[in-house]
Amino acid sequence: MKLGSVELLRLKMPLVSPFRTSFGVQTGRDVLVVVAHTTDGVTGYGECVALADPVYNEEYVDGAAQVLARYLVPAVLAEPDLTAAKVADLTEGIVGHRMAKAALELAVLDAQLRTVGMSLTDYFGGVRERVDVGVSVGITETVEQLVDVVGEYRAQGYRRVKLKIQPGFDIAPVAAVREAFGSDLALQVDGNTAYRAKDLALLTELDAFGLLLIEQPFEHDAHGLHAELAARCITPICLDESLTTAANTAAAIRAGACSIVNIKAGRMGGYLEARRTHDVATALDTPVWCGGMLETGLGRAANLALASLPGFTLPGDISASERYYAEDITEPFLLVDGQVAVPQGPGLGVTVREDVLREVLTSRETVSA
Ligand code: OSB
Ligand code: MG
Repeated sequence: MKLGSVELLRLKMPLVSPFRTSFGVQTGRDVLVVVAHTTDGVTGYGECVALADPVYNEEYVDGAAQVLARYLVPAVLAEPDLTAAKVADLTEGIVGHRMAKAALELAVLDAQLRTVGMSLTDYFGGVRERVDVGVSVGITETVEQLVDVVGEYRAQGYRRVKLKIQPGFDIAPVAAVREAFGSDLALQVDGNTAYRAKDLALLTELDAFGLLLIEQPFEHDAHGLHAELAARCITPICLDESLTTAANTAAAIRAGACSIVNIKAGRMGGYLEARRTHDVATALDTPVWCGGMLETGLGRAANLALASLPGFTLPGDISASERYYAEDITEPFLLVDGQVAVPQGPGLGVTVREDVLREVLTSRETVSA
């Protein structure tokens, strides 16, 4: 396979409701989509999950677009016998920029699989046609509002709820949600690196609420602190921001810094590294689940394929399309009985709705060989 050109699209996608985390509030996404055109006329899509600003990790969408146009896309355009498995090697000389690399690798993989008529789930070795999903609930103005929002999602059938927490919005909201919905509700929390060493004792108070896990309370390189909290808590510690490769995931597990792994392909430089991360975590008897970055239907389709692998034993942040967008750029994903179906068609298995795309498109840049 050879690419003739790659387009970089930018889309303005308003969220149905603002999403507040410890690092800020998102009211919409500035989405970068990589479109790979093969010389045989096949098209592949890859969504970049970088946020508008470098507040979740060091990447941001303008930077991702620039590194793609200037370095990453030219490196793969030059390859006469391109496969997705070669993208990491071809772009190895560029340090970091994992979300940008992941988007390019996914576009190449989609084109490769559409060429041979294979689905992403079959390529990965997926074992389920539907996956259990949860919902990530942002920080609200009041605890009453939070209980209302959780109640709505629960009524829709989500199999677990993740609450975003930050210092000053943690014990009381978790207690209120547990009180309102009882011990049946599968509940977990995500601190997005907002806590510091002085908060260790406070975080151990979360043990009172029977949570599935505590996600990334401390900074990304704070393995020692995560290990200390893990030793002092019954609740499992899960890492997100810290884990950027299969190798550092294995090291974090061995160091006792986490006993559950959040896998996000963007954060790990691509779906192939994400798959390897699943494999090493599973070999270390560590459950994994699929995180989310408020993806459109393109990234959501890929996440569902990934989550069809056997080690994904906890519900993912792969909610129905309507939880994020009034109109998605692909056919919408629906919540049925707390699950979402894994696409079975070639590649990502979804179709871009050109009419919706036209409405949200803000710019288009073409990089040619
Ligand atoms: O920490 O998991 C996170 C969204 C943006 C950045 C970081 C995170 C999130 C989410 C969203 O929690 C989950 C979803 O896509 O539903
Ligand atoms: Mg997280």
